[in-house]
Amino acid sequence: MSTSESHGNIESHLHETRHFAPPEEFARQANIGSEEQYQAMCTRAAEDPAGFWGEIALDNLTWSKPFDSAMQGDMPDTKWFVGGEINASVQCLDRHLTTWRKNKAAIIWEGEPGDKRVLTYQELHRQVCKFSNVLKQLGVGKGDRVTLYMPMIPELAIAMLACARVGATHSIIFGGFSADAVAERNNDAQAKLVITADGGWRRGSEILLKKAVDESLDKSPTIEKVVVVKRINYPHVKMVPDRDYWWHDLMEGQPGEFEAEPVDSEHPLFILYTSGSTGKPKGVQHSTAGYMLGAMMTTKWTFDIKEEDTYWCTADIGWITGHSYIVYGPLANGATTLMYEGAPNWPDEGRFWSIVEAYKVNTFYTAPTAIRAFIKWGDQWPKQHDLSSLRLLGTVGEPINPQAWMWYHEVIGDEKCPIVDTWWQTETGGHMLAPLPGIQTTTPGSCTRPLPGVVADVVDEQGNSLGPNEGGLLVIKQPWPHMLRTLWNDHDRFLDTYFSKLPGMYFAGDGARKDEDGNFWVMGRVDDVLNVSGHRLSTMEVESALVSHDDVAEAAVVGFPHELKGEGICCFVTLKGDAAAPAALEDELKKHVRSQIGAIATPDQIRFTVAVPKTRSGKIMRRLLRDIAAGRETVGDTTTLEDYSVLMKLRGGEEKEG
Ligand code: 6R9
Repeated sequence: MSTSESHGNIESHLHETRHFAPPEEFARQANIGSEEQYQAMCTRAAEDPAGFWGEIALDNLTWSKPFDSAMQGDMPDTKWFVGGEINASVQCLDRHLTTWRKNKAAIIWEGEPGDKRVLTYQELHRQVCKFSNVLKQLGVGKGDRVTLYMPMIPELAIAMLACARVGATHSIIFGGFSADAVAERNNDAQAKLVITADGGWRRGSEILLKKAVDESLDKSPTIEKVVVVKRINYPHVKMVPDRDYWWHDLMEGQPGEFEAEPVDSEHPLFILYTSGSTGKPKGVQHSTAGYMLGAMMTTKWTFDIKEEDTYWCTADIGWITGHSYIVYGPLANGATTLMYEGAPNWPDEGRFWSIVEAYKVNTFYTAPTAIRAFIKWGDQWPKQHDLSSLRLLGTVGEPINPQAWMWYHEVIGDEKCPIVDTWWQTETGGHMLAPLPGIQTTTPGSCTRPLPGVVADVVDEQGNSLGPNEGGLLVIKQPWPHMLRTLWNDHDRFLDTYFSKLPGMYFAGDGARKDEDGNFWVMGRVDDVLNVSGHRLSTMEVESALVSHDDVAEAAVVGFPHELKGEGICCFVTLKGDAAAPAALEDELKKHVRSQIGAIATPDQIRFTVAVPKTRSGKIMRRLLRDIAAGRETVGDTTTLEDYSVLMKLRGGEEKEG
């Protein structure tokens, strides 16, 4: 994030007026059921954060040793639940075993080829204990780091919880990353062990993970051993004696009990690398107690989680969303979490909906990028399935265009499911701004209000609060238990990235505005803001205007150098279906944006494309499009790009990946 540029106020021109109150039936049964209760929680948290969170921590976490003080120190170096000892795997497993949940499904898993597994809490506990014994045998314990580079299979969750159980810190690397990315993260974390698989399935092809690990090991001097899960029966796995071990061999005969190692509240549960636009990836470090509390409470509040729910978050566990909302949050609540290995369009574009129907999924949590893909693929896919089990829908990852929100509401939610648009980050550990689905009237495109205990605001460059509908910088003004503690081995970068711009506040890097009702509208990364003739416009608003046109599936908007305006507006547009763009559409879209937002936002260029470049977690990479729009060479890191061929197609030529 560049701190040198000026990020003045951002203008907002797009106003959404559709409102949706929670259905009465939903409101009646909600975990947080009244506005008064929400207000009381917010007031208490603002006046006495230590008291507010301390009570919740005593009520909801199982402590090996109770903490002496709930909170110590101010932002940025706040410590939570000081003196306490706890183990994250106990929160997710052991404490459910003494209740009727012992034989409840903890994880319902489906592989891409259609294989299925259900792990009850008892069975998951047994597997985690067995693997904890394996870790101990391999010499891994408190103070060690372990790299997990695995497909979306139950062994990934087992490995995470076993690391937590023995007190080791896990660092999960998304299975789509290259050998070099693995080596870079191994080295930064000084990891000792890698857990991987022979491979995983993606759209019917095999992704060879162990092969990539082998390549990474030449450059990863700290790695001593590798554990390999057999997932795809790949016949040519190279196993190096005394270094590489099969998971199933190691697990054989291990005892199904392992006494969890209590760790200090602030002990690093995990590191998760997140890439900035420049420089090496940042190792976001999360604590044990504070993180677990955040993951647990936000799951309870935002997803209104219930015992009998089948809850499905479609993210990959390699991202923070999977950490908090496939594994730690749902399991800490004793919920049933569904885990799916593969792609949404394999063997066909109805795969997700057939899973919803088969398992009677109640809560479904996905990303705007996926929703835009569903729209592009057509309503016929969801319409072929019975989706009536759904009671709540969620979205995360990017601002959601109101058009996509409405489609989600109508076609997937049958107009009866509240939608929770959850704004948060790898760094925040859990949801920060999100509707409480039982009380909050929602508006398409707004992530509504701060959750209890979150003090958020929109401020100008000097840190002054802005008035209604004035766009500015999104900040958090009070520490929260699940915030990142540091960047691994780089506390200076931590201070510089999040706390130097506005002293005493956490700067998220996003632009936002608050409307007259106090609802937040996230306008995208401040680094992406357009500056047209001195007007600072949000990319999200221009994109939403484009997407509101019937023919448009997705749009990515960037600025490019313009002699008169400073910056011109260049729009990359993909259309619904496969038809080529009619000649008149370019002009029509320009007029459409003009009528939706105003003359200032009239696009200078519309470029039709088959796809826009995205990160592997589905976020549009406007940085690369800026280079293309300006006719520049691509500079900076492209290793997080999901599909490199998209960039090549946009450029109309060859380019070396890297
Ligand atoms: C959880 C996750 C964080 C960035 C964040 C923002 C964008 C996420 C959003 C959203 C608008 C939402 N973002 N959720 N923007 N509305 N509901 O995505 O973490 O990968 O670290 O990304 O994603 O720009 O700053 P992470």
